[in-house]
Formats: sequence, C-alpha cells, structure tokens
Amino acid sequence: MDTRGDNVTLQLNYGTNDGGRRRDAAMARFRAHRFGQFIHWGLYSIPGGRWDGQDIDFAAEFLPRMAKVPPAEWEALAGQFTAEAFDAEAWADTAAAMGAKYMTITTKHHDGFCLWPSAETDFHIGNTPAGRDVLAELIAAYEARGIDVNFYYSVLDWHHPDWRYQLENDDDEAAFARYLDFAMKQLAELAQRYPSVKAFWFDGTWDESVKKNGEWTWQVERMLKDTIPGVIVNSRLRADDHGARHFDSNGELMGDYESGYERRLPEPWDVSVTARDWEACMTISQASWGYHQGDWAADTIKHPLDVVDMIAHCTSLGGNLLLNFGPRGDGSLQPVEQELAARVGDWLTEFGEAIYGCGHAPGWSPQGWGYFTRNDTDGTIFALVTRLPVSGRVRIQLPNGLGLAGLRSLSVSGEPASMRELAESVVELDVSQCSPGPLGFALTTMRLDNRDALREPNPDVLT
Ligand code: JFZ
Repeated sequence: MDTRGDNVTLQLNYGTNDGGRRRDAAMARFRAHRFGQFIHWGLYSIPGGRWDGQDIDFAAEFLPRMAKVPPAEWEALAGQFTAEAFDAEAWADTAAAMGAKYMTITTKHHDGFCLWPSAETDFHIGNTPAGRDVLAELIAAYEARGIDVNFYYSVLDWHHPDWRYQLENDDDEAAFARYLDFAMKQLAELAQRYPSVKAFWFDGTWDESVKKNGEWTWQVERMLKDTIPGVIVNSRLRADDHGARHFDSNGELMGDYESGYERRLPEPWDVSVTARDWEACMTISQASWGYHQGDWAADTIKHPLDVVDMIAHCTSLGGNLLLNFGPRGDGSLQPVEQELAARVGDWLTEFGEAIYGCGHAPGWSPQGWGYFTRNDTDGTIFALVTRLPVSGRVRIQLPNGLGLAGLRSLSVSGEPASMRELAESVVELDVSQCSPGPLGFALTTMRLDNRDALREPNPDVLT
C-alpha cells in the first residue's frame, strides 16, 4: 500500500493499465473518428420483438427472456437464419454515406449465438442456412471504404450450460471456470481469425460471477493486446481484484476508454469526462438494440437532428458516439435507418471538419444553442449551432479574443442566414428570414478566428 497525500492507494494486481491514457497511433485514430455505427444482428432479428403474435416492447434482443421462450425454440431459429438479403456492401455503403468511421458488430449477444463459425460451440452461423462468414464479408466491405471494424462480445451467455450469475458453491465455481475458459478461447479465435479488428466492445459483465473474476478480465485484455498489437478494449470488460468495474478501486479507468454512457450522454457542462477517452452508445428507436417490428419502435425513431446534436455534444466533450442499427433477420436494412443515415451524412459531409479530429475546446461553457469543438491538431475552434430560438435569432458569446472567421449553414433556403456583431465578442445569428430545409434551421457552423496561442495542439490528445 502506498499513500499519496491523504489518499490511500490500494495495490491492485488487476486494476488499471500502466501508463494511463493511451497516446499511441491506434488510440489517436479511434479518438479522431468520433462517430461510429453499432450493429446488433443475430437470431433475435428474426422474431423482431414479437413472439406468439405478441409484441414485447423495450428490447428485441431480450425477447427470449421477456417472452420466456423455451430454449429449444430459440435454438430452432438458427434454422431460419438464411441471411438471404444480407449484403455487406450495402451495409458498408450506408455506413459510409452516414459518415461513420468505424463499425462495431455483435459477434455474440446474450443468447450465445455466434456470427462466426466457432470451434467452441455448435450454436453458430456455420450451422444455419446462411452458412457464410458474414464477419469476413463485413470486414472486407467496410475496410474497402476506410471504415474500421470492431467486435462486440457478450460475456453473459444464456445458452452455455456452464454460465453462472453467482458462484454459490464449488460446483458453480468449477462450472464458471469452464465457462471463462470457453469465452477466452472464443475471443482468441476471433482475434486470430479476424486480425484486422481494431477494438473489442465487451458487454454482459455485470454479474457477481464475473466481478469475482477480475483476474480473467485482465487476462482477456492482455491476450487480445498480445494477439493484435494496438487493439482497443472498452472499460465494460473489466473488474479489478475487489470486483470494482469500469474504474478500479483507486478510481482509475480500466481498459482504454470509458463505455458506461448508454442511451444517455454526459451533461453538456460536465467537463470532468474530458479527462479520459469515452464513447456513448445510442439506439435509433427509444430503446431496442435488435430489430423490433412493433409500432412502438417505429414511432420513437430519432430525428436526424437529434443524432447530429448528439455527435456534436459528444465531440465537444472529447467523446465518441456509436449509433446503433438493427438489421432485419434476413439481413436487410430498415429503410428508416438508411434514410436517417443519409441525412446525418449530409450534415457530416458539410460540417465534418468540426467533428472528425476534433474534441473539447477547453474553457468554453455551453450556452444553450449548441457546442464548441476544437480541432485537436491545429486548434481551430468551431461553434456548432444545433438549437435556435423560435425567433430565429440566437446570440452567441464568442470565447475571449476570438472573432468570427466564417459562417456556413445547411438546409436553409430563401434569404441566407446572417450574422452581425452586437458587441465585442457577441454575435447574433439571424435565420428569421430563411426557410427550413429537411433538417430545420439548426445546422450552422461558425469557424472562429483564433488567437495564436489557441492554435497550439491539445497536449492531452496528441500521440
Ligand atoms: C447491454 C445489452 O444488454 C443490450 O442488449 C445492448 O447490447 C447494449 C448495447 O448493452 O445493455 C446495457 C448494458 C449496460 C447498461 C444498460 C444496458 N448500463 O450500464 O446502464
């Protein structure tokens, strides 16, 4: 035990990584991407939230639990997994059109079904009518478009007989040890079979059984990093010696970035999150990750502007946004999701320079109209106006010493948006004479003129 001031630091064998925040090229690449596509696709995509004619709201991938589906009936879905409309090129085209720079796909969700032909179980895509290596197809298609591919893997496994939620006796301990061995072998398989994967996104690690096995989570991280140099691992994998998760018992982040923001974002003023790398994940409907055919899901689809706002919000706080897609059981994409992707992509095509490679602009507080971001390499500051008052006139307090260098807006027709200086460092953006385009008014970027001092790179985020 060593002491720093009044704080006691526990010696941990399975706590945080040595060296703190990663500054290597692979991590810099992940960070600069800022926007990725999440994909939940598996057997649950076939029933799409409906069992025996009944819609189960909330989460399609939880259907086997919520509808209490007998295990044999769930397994039988594998016989219907044809992937007849699956087209890796179409998925990758959609991601590219949206401006996603990476994609994270469910290799195995909680139901235990594997999207690759695993040697460790029969419950995999090789034993379905699809019978193709969809992960290899996706990697080829996405990487051809310059989009990185990452793997989601659920440690929780409803299908494996040795999975345990708790370890109450010796039999549980023995069974769970076999389970962890199985999962380790599956992960080694994934890393060896698909060596270009850039990151692993772990899930299903919240049960007591996993928390008692912090050493295993530490070994998984080591094994993956030994197998794929530079690979990135999220914090959700990890538990320490005492069962602390995400952050170790000394409060230090485990894994390479924090992955706890789920269907929610940090408050816009919570700059404490800029101390580390992080990624939030978000559904397109209100809640479901897997495809849900119910009206409830269709009725809660987010507006493209909601997504744009979230991308700007995350970037302004030095984080990434992972936006989820739920393809249907046959592999086809939902048109509503394709449409949303196209609209978000329109915005990123125009304003991506204020997102990609950008992060927190230190010192600027949120003012309600949107977000400041800063290019991490050259220090350029951007103001992203995503919210306008009904008057169409918004006042922006510019950061001290900055003047306006340029104003651009998208999806506004009629009179161009105008800008005037009300006072030193206070400008008013006026779109009251404009007509909204399909994305409304709230799509304006200002490029701000920096003082020379502000052009220095952010020392926190450069390699
Ligand atoms: C998990 C999964 O159960 C879900 O199906 C989906 O894959 C999602 C991405 O991850 O759901 C979670 C995990 C963590 C929290 C909430 C839901 N959490 O920390 O609040």
